[in-house]
Amino acid sequence: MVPSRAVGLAAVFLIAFAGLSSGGTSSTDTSERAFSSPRVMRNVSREPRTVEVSLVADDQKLSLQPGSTADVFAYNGSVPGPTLEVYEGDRVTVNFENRLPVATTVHWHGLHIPFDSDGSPFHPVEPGEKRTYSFTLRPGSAGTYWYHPHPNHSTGYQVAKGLYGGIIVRAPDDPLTKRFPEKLIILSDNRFAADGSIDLPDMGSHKRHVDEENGREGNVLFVNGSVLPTISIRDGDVQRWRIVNASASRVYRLALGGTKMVHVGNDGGLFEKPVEVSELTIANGERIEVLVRGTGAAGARTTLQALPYDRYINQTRPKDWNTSRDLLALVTSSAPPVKSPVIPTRLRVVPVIDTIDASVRRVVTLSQGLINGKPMDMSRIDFTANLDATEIWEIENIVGMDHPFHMHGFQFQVIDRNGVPEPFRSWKDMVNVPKHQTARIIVRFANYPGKWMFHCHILDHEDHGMMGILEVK
Ligand SMILES: [Cu+2]
Repeated sequence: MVPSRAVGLAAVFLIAFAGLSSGGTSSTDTSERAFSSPRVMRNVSREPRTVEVSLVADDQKLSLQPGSTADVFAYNGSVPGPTLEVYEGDRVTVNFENRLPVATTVHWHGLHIPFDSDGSPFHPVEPGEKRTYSFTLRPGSAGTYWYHPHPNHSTGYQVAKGLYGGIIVRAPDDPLTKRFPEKLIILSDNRFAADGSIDLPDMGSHKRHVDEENGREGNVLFVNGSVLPTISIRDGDVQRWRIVNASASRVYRLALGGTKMVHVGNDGGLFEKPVEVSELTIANGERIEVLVRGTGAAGARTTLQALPYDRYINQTRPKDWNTSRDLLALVTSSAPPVKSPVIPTRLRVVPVIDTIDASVRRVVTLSQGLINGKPMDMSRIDFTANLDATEIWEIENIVGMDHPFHMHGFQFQVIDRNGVPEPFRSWKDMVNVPKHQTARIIVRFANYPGKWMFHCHILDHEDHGMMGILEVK
């Protein structure tokens, strides 16, 4: 993450949103496509605090990009899949059916839930089979998450084919609800052949080798499945954007035309206090929440861009890596201005995991394709931890490209990155470890025994064994 500069809220108001109409305009102007959110999964339960939904993975022909159709995999017929929206305390049942020609799973990325509902490679769902995922969202778990397949060795393929969707867990006492209209923004990328099909190069080809080394990237960037959609905002209004990076390997260094944003949350939900930022880096698998204010006359336009970010190893760095890419346009509507809502100075309490409680320290060494020198083996337990133990993991990246590290089942806190203490506390299930750097995290293995994966979230790396197994018992 790019270090953020914390400032007082007064300064946020003076500085943060001053320039949407002046500094942040973009010359990019393609045919206007209105932003739309993915559908929400329909709750068929009539019981209070209970959510029951159905989710079907199927192969379909869909138009992912204008002018062509492709053979895709889709959840409930759409890419991205429908959003699971729930509240803390809800008991959730997902009735999943696999109508794909291949085995799959549904992994609820970031959720602190029982092992047998984690959707890891331990619980494949074969073609034609059904599986019920059941879990209860614990208090304090409100945040933005996502779901995707996690079958052994073919997660990258299935996500590239279209399987990913968002999850929003809400808190009944969320300090931002109602006054700050929300947008769920799922970022993804894909690559297409000349005939419009999804470009998945053959095994053994040079292109495939580059994908396996770099992590497959696409040249078409999507926001909720659309290319460069437009979000409309009233002058003065402040929107809450929940941003998910569902790309297989692309890291987005986000900037809003030079305009400040207010960073309010990470993977596992809100911070204690808002933080003003001018840019934010979101690695694949990560989520962020930001507040964005509309200012300026009707039609004032700014662009959310992905600025260049060099996560690559020299040999396979793409030629165009140093180019900024437009993601979405924010346009001031012609509706009358509104009085801006006050951003709370306190968002919630994020409990401290104290380092003096740590009973075990481990080193996790990331090299190209390996963790601690080994490829993953489903029959090997790499680490065994006691239920309820607090542990510090030092994750060191000894090679010349970034590896975003993900731990299943448990939210952790970052202690420091390359020796620099994390400026504020947040819940995370991902930490990007840049080339030749080290991050330390602290985690408590509470509530759920089981065999939990930890891995690089570059899906090609994960599929080729850059994964380990932690048994909590
Ligand atoms: Cu990696």
